[in-house]
Amino acid sequence: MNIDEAAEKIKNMEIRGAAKIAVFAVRALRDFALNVEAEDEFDTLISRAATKLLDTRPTAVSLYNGIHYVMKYSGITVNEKKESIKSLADEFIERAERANEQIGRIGEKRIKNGSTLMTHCNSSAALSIIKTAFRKGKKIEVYVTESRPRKQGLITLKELDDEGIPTKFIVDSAVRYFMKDVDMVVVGADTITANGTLINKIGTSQIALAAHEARVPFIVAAETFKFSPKTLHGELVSIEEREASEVLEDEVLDKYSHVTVRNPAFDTTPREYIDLIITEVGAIPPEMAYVIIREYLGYALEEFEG
Ligand code: RI2
Repeated sequence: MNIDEAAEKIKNMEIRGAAKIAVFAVRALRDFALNVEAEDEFDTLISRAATKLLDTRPTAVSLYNGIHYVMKYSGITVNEKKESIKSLADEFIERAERANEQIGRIGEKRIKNGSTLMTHCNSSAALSIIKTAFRKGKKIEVYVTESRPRKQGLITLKELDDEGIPTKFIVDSAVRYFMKDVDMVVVGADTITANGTLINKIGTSQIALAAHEARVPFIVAAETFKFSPKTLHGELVSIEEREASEVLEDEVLDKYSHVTVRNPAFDTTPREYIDLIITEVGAIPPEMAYVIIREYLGYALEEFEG
Protein backbone atom coordinates (compact mmCIF):
# COMPACT_ATOMS: atom_id res chain seq x y z
CA MET A 1 0.00 0.00 0.00
CA ASN A 2 1.40 3.45 -0.87
CA ILE A 3 1.05 6.59 1.25
CA ASP A 4 -1.85 7.96 -0.81
CA GLU A 5 -3.81 4.76 -0.30
CA ALA A 6 -3.03 4.72 3.42
CA ALA A 7 -4.09 8.36 3.78
CA GLU A 8 -7.33 7.67 1.91
CA LYS A 9 -8.18 4.77 4.23
CA ILE A 10 -7.84 7.07 7.25
CA LYS A 11 -9.77 9.91 5.60
CA ASN A 12 -12.73 7.75 4.57
CA MET A 13 -12.70 6.08 8.02
CA GLU A 14 -12.03 2.60 6.73
CA ILE A 15 -9.38 2.79 9.45
CA ARG A 16 -10.81 4.63 12.43
CA GLY A 17 -10.50 5.02 16.19
CA ALA A 18 -7.78 7.38 17.37
CA ALA A 19 -5.32 4.72 18.56
CA LYS A 20 -5.78 2.51 15.49
CA ILE A 21 -5.30 5.50 13.17
CA ALA A 22 -1.99 6.37 14.85
CA VAL A 23 -0.63 2.82 14.68
CA PHE A 24 -1.77 2.41 11.06
CA ALA A 25 -0.16 5.71 10.00
CA VAL A 26 3.11 4.95 11.79
CA ARG A 27 3.23 1.54 10.12
CA ALA A 28 2.51 3.13 6.71
CA LEU A 29 5.27 5.71 7.18
CA ARG A 30 7.74 3.01 8.29
CA ASP A 31 6.96 0.79 5.30
CA PHE A 32 7.16 3.73 2.93
CA ALA A 33 10.56 4.77 4.35
CA LEU A 34 11.98 1.26 4.06
CA ASN A 35 11.17 1.29 0.34
CA VAL A 36 12.57 4.71 -0.55
CA GLU A 37 15.53 4.34 -2.91
CA ALA A 38 16.48 7.96 -3.61
CA GLU A 39 19.45 8.89 -1.40
CA ASP A 40 19.50 12.67 -1.85
CA GLU A 41 15.75 13.13 -1.60
CA PHE A 42 15.18 10.82 1.36
CA ASP A 43 14.34 13.44 4.02
CA THR A 44 12.07 15.40 1.66
CA LEU A 45 10.13 12.29 0.65
CA ILE A 46 9.67 11.18 4.26
CA SER A 47 8.54 14.58 5.38
CA ARG A 48 6.09 14.80 2.45
CA ALA A 49 4.66 11.39 3.34
CA ALA A 50 4.35 12.41 7.01
CA THR A 51 2.46 15.57 6.05
CA LYS A 52 0.10 13.61 3.81
CA LEU A 53 -0.76 11.27 6.69
CA LEU A 54 -1.14 14.15 9.13
CA ASP A 55 -3.51 15.99 6.78
CA THR A 56 -6.09 13.18 6.86
CA ARG A 57 -7.92 13.79 10.13
CA PRO A 58 -7.16 16.89 12.13
CA THR A 59 -8.57 16.19 15.61
CA ALA A 60 -7.11 13.01 17.12
CA VAL A 61 -3.69 13.98 18.47
CA SER A 62 -2.41 10.40 18.64
CA LEU A 63 -1.91 10.53 14.86
CA TYR A 64 0.22 13.63 15.33
CA ASN A 65 2.13 12.15 18.29
CA GLY A 66 2.75 8.91 16.38
CA ILE A 67 4.07 10.61 13.27
CA HIS A 68 6.25 12.96 15.31
CA TYR A 69 7.63 10.02 17.27
CA VAL A 70 8.94 8.56 14.01
CA MET A 71 10.06 11.92 12.61
CA LYS A 72 12.67 12.15 15.40
CA TYR A 73 14.72 9.69 13.31
CA SER A 74 18.45 10.20 13.01
CA GLY A 75 21.35 8.85 10.96
CA ILE A 76 23.74 10.02 8.27
CA THR A 77 23.35 7.42 5.57
CA VAL A 78 19.98 6.36 4.17
CA ASN A 79 20.40 2.93 5.68
CA GLU A 80 21.00 4.41 9.13
CA LYS A 81 17.94 6.61 8.72
CA LYS A 82 15.83 3.64 7.67
CA GLU A 83 17.03 1.67 10.70
CA SER A 84 16.18 4.56 12.98
CA ILE A 85 12.69 5.00 11.47
CA LYS A 86 12.00 1.29 11.79
CA SER A 87 13.05 1.12 15.39
CA LEU A 88 11.09 4.28 16.40
CA ALA A 89 7.97 3.06 14.56
CA ASP A 90 8.14 -0.39 16.12
CA GLU A 91 8.67 1.16 19.54
CA PHE A 92 5.63 3.42 19.10
CA ILE A 93 3.43 0.54 17.96
CA GLU A 94 4.56 -1.64 20.84
CA ARG A 95 3.98 1.16 23.37
CA ALA A 96 0.51 1.85 21.98
CA GLU A 97 -0.47 -1.81 22.15
CA ARG A 98 0.92 -2.25 25.66
CA ALA A 99 -0.82 0.95 26.79
CA ASN A 100 -4.18 -0.49 25.80
CA GLU A 101 -3.66 -3.55 27.99
CA GLN A 102 -2.35 -1.48 30.91
CA ILE A 103 -5.38 0.83 30.71
CA GLY A 104 -7.59 -2.25 30.92
CA ARG A 105 -5.77 -3.55 33.99
CA ILE A 106 -5.81 -0.20 35.80
CA GLY A 107 -9.32 0.82 34.81
CA GLU A 108 -11.09 -2.45 35.58
CA LYS A 109 -10.33 -1.89 39.28
CA ARG A 110 -12.76 1.03 39.26
CA ILE A 111 -15.62 -1.18 38.08
CA LYS A 112 -17.66 -2.79 40.81
CA ASN A 113 -19.17 -6.21 40.48
CA GLY A 114 -22.80 -5.90 39.36
CA SER A 115 -22.26 -2.50 37.66
CA THR A 116 -24.19 -1.08 34.76
CA LEU A 117 -21.89 0.91 32.47
CA MET A 118 -22.47 3.23 29.55
CA THR A 119 -20.08 3.82 26.66
CA HIS A 120 -20.21 5.95 23.52
CA CYS A 121 -18.92 5.35 20.00
CA ASN A 122 -16.19 2.72 19.71
CA SER A 123 -13.08 3.18 21.80
CA SER A 124 -10.48 0.44 22.08
CA ALA A 125 -9.22 1.95 25.35
CA ALA A 126 -12.69 2.14 26.95
CA LEU A 127 -13.46 -1.38 25.74
CA SER A 128 -10.18 -2.64 27.17
CA ILE A 129 -11.41 -1.59 30.64
CA ILE A 130 -14.87 -3.07 30.14
CA LYS A 131 -13.60 -6.38 28.69
CA THR A 132 -10.90 -6.76 31.37
CA ALA A 133 -13.48 -6.28 34.13
CA PHE A 134 -15.72 -8.90 32.53
CA ARG A 135 -12.85 -11.34 31.97
CA LYS A 136 -11.97 -10.98 35.65
CA GLY A 137 -15.40 -12.37 36.43
CA LYS A 138 -17.25 -9.15 37.21
CA LYS A 139 -20.92 -9.23 36.39
CA ILE A 140 -21.55 -6.15 34.28
CA GLU A 141 -23.90 -4.87 31.63
CA VAL A 142 -23.34 -2.04 29.20
CA TYR A 143 -25.50 0.61 27.57
CA VAL A 144 -24.08 1.32 24.11
CA THR A 145 -25.08 4.45 22.19
CA GLU A 146 -25.69 4.26 18.48
CA SER A 147 -23.25 7.16 17.85
CA ARG A 148 -24.76 8.83 14.85
CA PRO A 149 -23.95 9.60 12.14
CA ARG A 150 -21.36 6.83 11.54
CA LYS A 151 -23.00 4.42 14.00
CA GLN A 152 -19.75 3.15 15.53
CA GLY A 153 -21.98 1.87 18.36
CA LEU A 154 -22.64 -1.13 16.11
CA ILE A 155 -18.94 -2.04 16.20
CA THR A 156 -18.97 -1.78 20.00
CA LEU A 157 -22.11 -3.86 20.16
CA LYS A 158 -20.45 -6.65 18.19
CA GLU A 159 -17.26 -6.54 20.26
CA LEU A 160 -19.22 -6.80 23.51
CA ASP A 161 -21.49 -9.49 22.16
CA ASP A 162 -18.47 -11.54 21.04
CA GLU A 163 -17.26 -11.41 24.66
CA GLY A 164 -20.66 -12.45 25.96
CA ILE A 165 -21.25 -9.16 27.78
CA PRO A 166 -24.96 -8.26 28.18
CA THR A 167 -25.52 -5.06 26.23
CA LYS A 168 -28.38 -2.61 25.70
CA PHE A 169 -28.27 -0.62 22.48
CA ILE A 170 -29.84 2.85 22.64
CA VAL A 171 -30.17 5.87 20.35
CA ASP A 172 -28.02 8.85 21.32
CA SER A 173 -31.01 10.90 22.44
CA ALA A 174 -31.97 8.23 25.03
CA VAL A 175 -28.84 8.80 27.13
CA ARG A 176 -30.46 11.02 29.78
CA TYR A 177 -33.51 8.77 29.96
CA PHE A 178 -31.35 5.78 30.94
CA MET A 179 -28.71 7.56 33.02
CA LYS A 180 -30.56 6.74 36.25
CA ASP A 181 -29.80 3.04 35.61
CA VAL A 182 -26.07 3.61 35.04
CA ASP A 183 -23.28 3.29 37.66
CA MET A 184 -20.41 4.57 35.54
CA VAL A 185 -19.77 6.07 32.10
CA VAL A 186 -16.56 4.95 30.36
CA VAL A 187 -15.53 6.67 27.11
CA GLY A 188 -12.36 7.03 25.05
CA ALA A 189 -10.55 10.14 23.88
CA ASP A 190 -9.38 11.61 20.63
CA THR A 191 -7.46 14.37 22.38
CA ILE A 192 -6.94 15.67 25.90
CA THR A 193 -5.69 19.24 26.15
CA ALA A 194 -3.14 20.67 28.57
CA ASN A 195 -5.95 21.97 30.79
CA GLY A 196 -7.69 18.58 30.97
CA THR A 197 -10.47 19.18 28.44
CA LEU A 198 -11.60 16.05 26.62
CA ILE A 199 -12.23 16.00 22.87
CA ASN A 200 -14.14 12.90 21.87
CA LYS A 201 -16.90 11.69 19.54
CA ILE A 202 -19.78 14.13 19.08
CA GLY A 203 -22.33 13.56 21.82
CA THR A 204 -19.76 12.84 24.54
CA SER A 205 -20.29 16.21 26.24
CA GLN A 206 -24.06 15.63 26.47
CA ILE A 207 -23.42 12.27 28.11
CA ALA A 208 -21.01 13.94 30.54
CA LEU A 209 -23.65 16.55 31.40
CA ALA A 210 -26.30 13.91 31.99
CA ALA A 211 -23.85 11.88 34.12
CA HIS A 212 -22.92 14.97 36.14
CA GLU A 213 -26.55 15.79 36.77
CA ALA A 214 -27.25 12.21 37.92
CA ARG A 215 -23.99 12.05 39.99
CA VAL A 216 -22.75 9.16 37.85
CA PRO A 217 -18.92 8.91 37.63
CA PHE A 218 -17.57 9.80 34.18
CA ILE A 219 -14.31 8.03 33.34
CA VAL A 220 -12.07 8.58 30.30
CA ALA A 221 -9.72 5.90 28.95
CA ALA A 222 -6.75 7.47 27.19
CA GLU A 223 -3.13 6.54 26.53
CA THR A 224 -0.52 9.24 27.11
CA PHE A 225 -0.37 9.61 23.30
CA LYS A 226 -3.87 11.11 23.45
CA PHE A 227 -2.59 14.15 25.33
CA SER A 228 -1.83 17.14 23.18
CA PRO A 229 1.57 18.83 23.51
CA LYS A 230 0.42 21.36 20.92
CA THR A 231 -2.18 22.73 23.35
CA LEU A 232 0.54 23.36 25.91
CA HIS A 233 2.03 25.73 23.38
CA GLY A 234 -1.25 27.57 22.97
CA GLU A 235 -2.74 25.83 19.94
CA LEU A 236 -6.47 25.19 19.83
CA VAL A 237 -7.74 21.73 18.83
CA SER A 238 -9.40 21.85 15.45
CA ILE A 239 -12.68 19.96 15.37
CA GLU A 240 -13.17 18.00 12.16
CA GLU A 241 -16.42 18.71 10.34
CA ARG A 242 -17.36 15.91 7.96
CA GLU A 243 -19.58 15.72 4.85
CA ALA A 244 -23.31 16.38 4.99
CA SER A 245 -23.97 13.05 3.28
CA GLU A 246 -23.02 11.22 6.51
CA VAL A 247 -26.10 12.79 8.12
CA LEU A 248 -28.63 13.17 5.30
CA GLU A 249 -28.65 11.37 1.98
CA ASP A 250 -27.96 13.65 -0.99
CA GLU A 251 -31.40 12.88 -2.50
CA VAL A 252 -33.09 14.14 0.67
CA LEU A 253 -30.93 17.21 1.02
CA ASP A 254 -31.34 18.05 -2.67
CA LYS A 255 -35.08 18.57 -2.11
CA TYR A 256 -34.43 21.69 -0.04
CA SER A 257 -32.98 25.01 -1.04
CA HIS A 258 -32.48 26.60 2.39
CA VAL A 259 -31.04 23.69 4.36
CA THR A 260 -27.45 22.94 5.20
CA VAL A 261 -26.19 20.16 7.45
CA ARG A 262 -23.62 20.67 10.19
CA ASN A 263 -21.66 17.54 11.01
CA PRO A 264 -18.89 18.01 13.60
CA ALA A 265 -17.24 14.67 14.37
CA PHE A 266 -16.19 15.62 17.92
CA ASP A 267 -17.12 17.84 20.83
CA THR A 268 -15.40 19.13 23.94
CA THR A 269 -16.10 18.14 27.53
CA PRO A 270 -14.68 20.46 30.19
CA ARG A 271 -12.62 18.85 32.94
CA GLU A 272 -15.29 19.69 35.57
CA TYR A 273 -17.35 16.82 34.19
CA ILE A 274 -14.54 14.26 34.23
CA ASP A 275 -13.90 12.23 37.38
CA LEU A 276 -10.83 10.33 36.26
CA ILE A 277 -8.64 9.66 33.25
CA ILE A 278 -7.24 6.13 33.04
CA THR A 279 -3.86 6.20 31.30
CA GLU A 280 -1.24 3.45 31.02
CA VAL A 281 0.79 5.25 33.68
CA GLY A 282 -2.01 5.56 36.19
CA ALA A 283 -5.49 6.82 37.01
CA ILE A 284 -5.22 10.61 37.13
CA PRO A 285 -7.51 13.59 37.60
CA PRO A 286 -7.91 15.73 34.43
CA GLU A 287 -5.99 18.54 36.17
CA MET A 288 -2.86 16.41 35.77
CA ALA A 289 -2.91 16.59 31.96
CA TYR A 290 -0.10 19.15 32.04
CA VAL A 291 2.13 16.77 33.99
CA ILE A 292 1.50 13.93 31.52
CA ILE A 293 2.45 16.17 28.60
CA ARG A 294 5.63 17.41 30.29
CA GLU A 295 6.77 14.06 31.66
CA TYR A 296 5.66 11.53 29.09
CA LEU A 297 5.55 13.47 25.85
CA GLY A 298 8.05 16.17 26.78
CA TYR A 299 8.35 17.84 23.38
CA ALA A 300 10.14 21.11 22.99
CA LEU A 301 8.35 23.98 21.27
CA GLU A 302 10.76 23.97 18.29
CA GLU A 303 9.52 20.53 17.28
CA PHE A 304 6.14 21.98 16.34
CA GLU A 305 7.34 24.84 14.27
CA GLY A 306 8.50 24.96 10.70
P1 RI2 B 1 -9.61 4.59 20.80
C1 RI2 B 1 -12.95 7.54 17.83
O1 RI2 B 1 -12.98 8.47 16.79
C2 RI2 B 1 -13.99 7.83 18.90
O2 RI2 B 1 -14.19 9.23 19.11
C3 RI2 B 1 -13.34 7.16 20.08
O3 RI2 B 1 -13.90 7.56 21.32
C4 RI2 B 1 -11.91 7.63 19.91
O4 RI2 B 1 -11.69 7.53 18.50
C5 RI2 B 1 -10.88 6.87 20.67
O5 RI2 B 1 -10.81 5.52 20.27
P2 RI2 B 1 -13.39 8.07 15.26
O6 RI2 B 1 -12.09 7.66 14.58
O7 RI2 B 1 -8.33 5.25 20.45
O8 RI2 B 1 -14.44 7.00 15.26
O9 RI2 B 1 -9.79 4.45 22.30
O10 RI2 B 1 -13.90 9.37 14.68
O11 RI2 B 1 -9.83 3.29 20.06
